[in-house]
Amino acid sequence: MKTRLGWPMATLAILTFSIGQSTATAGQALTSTDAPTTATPMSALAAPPCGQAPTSPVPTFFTDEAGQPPVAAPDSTNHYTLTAHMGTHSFISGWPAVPTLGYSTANAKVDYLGPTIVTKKGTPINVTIKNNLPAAGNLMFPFGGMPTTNTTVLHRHGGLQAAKDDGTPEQNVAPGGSRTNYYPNNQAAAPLWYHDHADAVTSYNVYAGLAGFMPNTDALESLYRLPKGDFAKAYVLQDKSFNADKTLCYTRAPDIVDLRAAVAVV
Ligand SMILES: [Cu+2]
Repeated sequence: MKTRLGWPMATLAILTFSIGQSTATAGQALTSTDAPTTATPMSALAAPPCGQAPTSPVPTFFTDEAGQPPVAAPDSTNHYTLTAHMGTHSFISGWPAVPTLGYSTANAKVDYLGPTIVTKKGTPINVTIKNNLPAAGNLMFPFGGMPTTNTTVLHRHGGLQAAKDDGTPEQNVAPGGSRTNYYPNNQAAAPLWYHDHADAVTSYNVYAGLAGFMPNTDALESLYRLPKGDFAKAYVLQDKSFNADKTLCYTRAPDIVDLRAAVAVV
């Protein structure tokens, strides 16, 4: 990825490192020694273009029950299609539905994030990523300076898969195109997830919603008496900033972690 480590913001570390950093793993907290010596001091940056705390509207927390993504159905035996597309989503009751990105499957249209694909050790699957984003050259969001290639890449995070199926940043799928990844699922149970990984645009594609769960199960998992059924939930935590009209704001600054957001969203 072209983004790099940059700012000691422990509260954002889980999210920002989950989105394509190669030198840190998800959940690690940054320390001041992680900041590159060439980073632009925060005080020297131009004023944020939109929505950054404290200017972002903040919702009343704990208003809505946290939702659950639907479980994806295969469109044929051991084959799923994830279609990436623009959609609209209201982040809290009373706020308008605003433009977002989502993945849909044969059984579920999802305008923000994506359906959960449950896999099983020893049962390989194929997942086709289909790009239904707007044609290249069309700006999806008014985020300053963003490329308008509108490409997408499907990457399974934490999965053991061949390089050609991994969803590396150069395995771009252009609007109107598709690509199929093979996942052997020859690994232990793990809470894997998938997300966009397109070169130069991963950060805001994921920010706008291109992420979902792909947990792998195995025969041993049930022996651990872990919560199941209604007691096993999938929660996505993302940080967001909003413009006054409640549309998503994405603050991008060179040489530091792309995002400094104001609101934690479940
Ligand atoms: Cu990842």
